[in-house]
Amino acid sequence: MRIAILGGDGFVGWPTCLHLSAQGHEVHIVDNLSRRWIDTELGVQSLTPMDSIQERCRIWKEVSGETLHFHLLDLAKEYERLKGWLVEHKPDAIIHFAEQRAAPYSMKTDRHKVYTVNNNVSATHNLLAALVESGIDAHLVHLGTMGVYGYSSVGAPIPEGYLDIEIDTPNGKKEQEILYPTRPGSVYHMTKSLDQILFQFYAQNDGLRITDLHQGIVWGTHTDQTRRHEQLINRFDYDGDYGTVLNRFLIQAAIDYPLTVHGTGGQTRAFIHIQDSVRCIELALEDAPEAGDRVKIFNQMTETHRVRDLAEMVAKLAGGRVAYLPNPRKEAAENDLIVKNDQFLSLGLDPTTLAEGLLSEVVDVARKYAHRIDRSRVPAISAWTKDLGSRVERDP
Ligand code: NAD
Ligand code: USQ
Repeated sequence: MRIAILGGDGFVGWPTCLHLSAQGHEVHIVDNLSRRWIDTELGVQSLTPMDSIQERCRIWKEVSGETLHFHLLDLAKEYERLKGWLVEHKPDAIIHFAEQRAAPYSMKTDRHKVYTVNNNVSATHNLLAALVESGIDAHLVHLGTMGVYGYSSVGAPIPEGYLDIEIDTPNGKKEQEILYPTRPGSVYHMTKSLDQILFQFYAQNDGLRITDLHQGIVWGTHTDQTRRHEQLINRFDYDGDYGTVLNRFLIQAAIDYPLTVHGTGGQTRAFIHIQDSVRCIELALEDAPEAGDRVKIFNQMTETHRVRDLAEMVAKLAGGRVAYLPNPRKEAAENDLIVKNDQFLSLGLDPTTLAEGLLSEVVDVARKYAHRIDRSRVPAISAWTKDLGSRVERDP
């Protein structure tokens, strides 16, 4: 297949490009490199030394013999170029990673809120409108998030996207299928909820073929393909805005920094290893919906964990102490989470769970590049409300 990977220079996008290229697909990376600019804005860098995207593509050619095509394009701001690009390249499938994906970044200031909404909603809507206008029948696979469901503790497993409800009508009770009600916990998660409505509309109105992957928190760094050459290494975010919880705990343990648990650490979240994330995208590509189908929604996660349990586990494995800090976020202090992921299991996903080996691998990577870590960038100081901001501890 000819596959366009939008946001292919990012943390999940890059290993996906390598994985699909290794399988013989023709891969086109479309990215505006905004994530690299945001590193500059924040004064942080990936734990791992990342080469330019052009250099990464050159190394991949040397290692595998396969070509990765790179196109510098802003999905949100360059609608006409995007449409022209689709007409010229006619992809069979499009994988859409190209959004601002950090919840803390999206809550930093009003400017960051506005940027996140404009960037994410415009990127998705531009893509949908351009697909309809150009008549290109590509299967669109979007990376959504588990966070659209919210983390209310009703005790029932979260279904894969849809909920069957019974409503009272003048003619008695009627069954109806609805999108699971969204309850986003940040401006970023809110944009993913808005994306869902855009997808529903364009699937129903124009017959676009869309799969939305509601992904949990991705952890780990290497995949089979990124291990093949030092310069193919994946990015690894550890800072307070972009670093995600388990990867942060692993690097914190590696540099003897107290593990930064927010509040009581009673938040339960869904997780998936980067290798499984890439594999799920491959499985979703092979299971495309037909025109006229509803949006296919998968829960892309393999296990759930409570934040404090993860911290205790990492501290035991790699050493270190756990610090319980004031929570800069507005979120439930404690929640349960049960998630259905039957669809990926039935398609053949063999989940990678939190094996000690894989956890240690990340700690080893962190120790190797520890000299690149700026300890002052570890605290998460982006607060959800002005109130919470005054209580955030900058250095545990
Ligand atoms: P990332 O920030 O590392 O990568 C996103 C890429 O998209 C970057 O290379 C960025 O430059 C590009 N991009 C952003 N806006 C763009 C635009 N307007 N035009 C062109 N390119 C643009 O993020 P990631 O961690 O790789 O996540 C990829 C996707 O998966 C995101 O949509 C995210 O919401 C979703 N997701 C990520 C995780 C996770 O834990 N990392 C979990 C669940 C879902
Ligand atoms: N947390 C800590 N300590 C930290 C960092 C985070 O206790 O140092 C807590 C947070 O308060 C939160 C939980 O850990 O309760 C998860 O935080 P996170 O930053 O790991 O994850 P989140 O903000 O939800 O965002 C990440 C990705 C996002 C993706 C989402 C999947 O950045 O792109 O959509 O995970 S999910 O959480 O399933 O919605």
